[in-house]
Amino acid sequence: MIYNKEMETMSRADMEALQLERLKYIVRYCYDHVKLYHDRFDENGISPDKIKTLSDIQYIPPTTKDDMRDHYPFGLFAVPRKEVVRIHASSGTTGKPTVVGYTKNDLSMWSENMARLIAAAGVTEEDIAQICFGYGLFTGALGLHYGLERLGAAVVPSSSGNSEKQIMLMKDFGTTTLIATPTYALYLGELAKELGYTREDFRLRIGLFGSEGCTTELRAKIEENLGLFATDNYGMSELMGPGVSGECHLRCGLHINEDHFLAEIVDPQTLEAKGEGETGELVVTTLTKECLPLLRYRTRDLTRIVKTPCECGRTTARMDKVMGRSDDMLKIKGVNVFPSQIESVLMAFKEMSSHYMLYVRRENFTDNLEVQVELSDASLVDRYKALENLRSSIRAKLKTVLGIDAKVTLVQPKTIERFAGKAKRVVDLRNEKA
Ligand code: DLL
Repeated sequence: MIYNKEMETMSRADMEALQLERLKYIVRYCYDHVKLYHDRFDENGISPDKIKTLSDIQYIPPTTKDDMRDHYPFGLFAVPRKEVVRIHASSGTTGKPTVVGYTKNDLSMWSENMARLIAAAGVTEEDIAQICFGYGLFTGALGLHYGLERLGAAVVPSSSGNSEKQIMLMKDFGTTTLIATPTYALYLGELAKELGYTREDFRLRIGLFGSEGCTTELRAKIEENLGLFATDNYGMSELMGPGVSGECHLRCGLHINEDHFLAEIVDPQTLEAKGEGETGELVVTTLTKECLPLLRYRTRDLTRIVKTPCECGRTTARMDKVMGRSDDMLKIKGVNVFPSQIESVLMAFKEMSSHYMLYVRRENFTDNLEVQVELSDASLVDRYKALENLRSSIRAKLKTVLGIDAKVTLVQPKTIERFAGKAKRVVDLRNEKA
């Protein structure tokens, strides 16, 4: 079902005309209401009137996470305090979080955007949706919550953690839609099996996954374990939260809610615009947000965009699954390595579970990568020869795919940490003193 036919199926020409009209408005709005933009435009000799076409956006300097941090907590808000009705913050690993505010209109727009993507995945008002994202400052849970309610589905706000109870509720309530990070969905599937349940005990049919990357291979495993069909959903707190883009049931790219988000792909080093279909960093301008409008926000996420219509009937541009963050990319012995490449290799070995950790160290001035991966089958633990063969096959495959030699360590089943939210699988120890 297409939730908003007018916006999701309009011609490219009409969409671009709408985007241009909204871009002109939001640039002026930012200049008039946010000191950072006012000062930055003046310093660079740019007037809001300079925007005459969509490509004129290139004259606007990008906004970065540092800008958010420098104006912590509310310095980039464009509305008086009385108009702010919700505040979220990102789960920053270091320093202060980045803070996001919403007006009533912002919340309504967020629910609309979410409802579109939820419907695109195939969820209807008949569904019972269990939200296993952590409720709190994180935008995932409340974003999906209001979007599902807007669509008319029944929401079970079970939050993350307390996994045995999650599984009990899933069974007893006949949950049909699971909302979680892929990592947590993987864990719930494993735990259900351990507790003696089979797929037939559940009525799951759709998974709305997101907030972190997940290879197609890993997704297939999760789908198989839980007996559902999952779509990928992308967003970030600064831009709103989830709801920026998501896959439809055909899963050929994530449809961007383009009437609210103007997406560009640029070279992360030079910031030069990339052509359609070329990979680069996603830069997003919010076209309608009132409380925290952002011009050319650098997401650091790497992807590409195509604008051909999708067979589902939607005409909105589609972005690829995020291949990684430019700041997550590991440079090992000068070679660029994405954790997702390693995940794809590991998933092809049926003897291995889907849990792994990557450790990067610097020893004798050389970078070393250790891939720690868990066996799925405990009976292998006592078979030295089989283990050695497996280890060297994984190592050879990694060498072909990555172009570097990695140390492969096989560990016993159930020894690698499980995560209830986003997984933290990369530990870069190169900057720490030995
Ligand atoms: O993760 C918002 C969200 C919640 C999206 C629930 C989807 C579902 P943040 O915590 O601010 O916001 O993290 C944003 O997470 O820049 C990406 O690097 C990563 N990310 C989000 N969705 C995906 C995805 C939420 N589908 C950061 N695939 C982003 C890959 C994703 N990475």
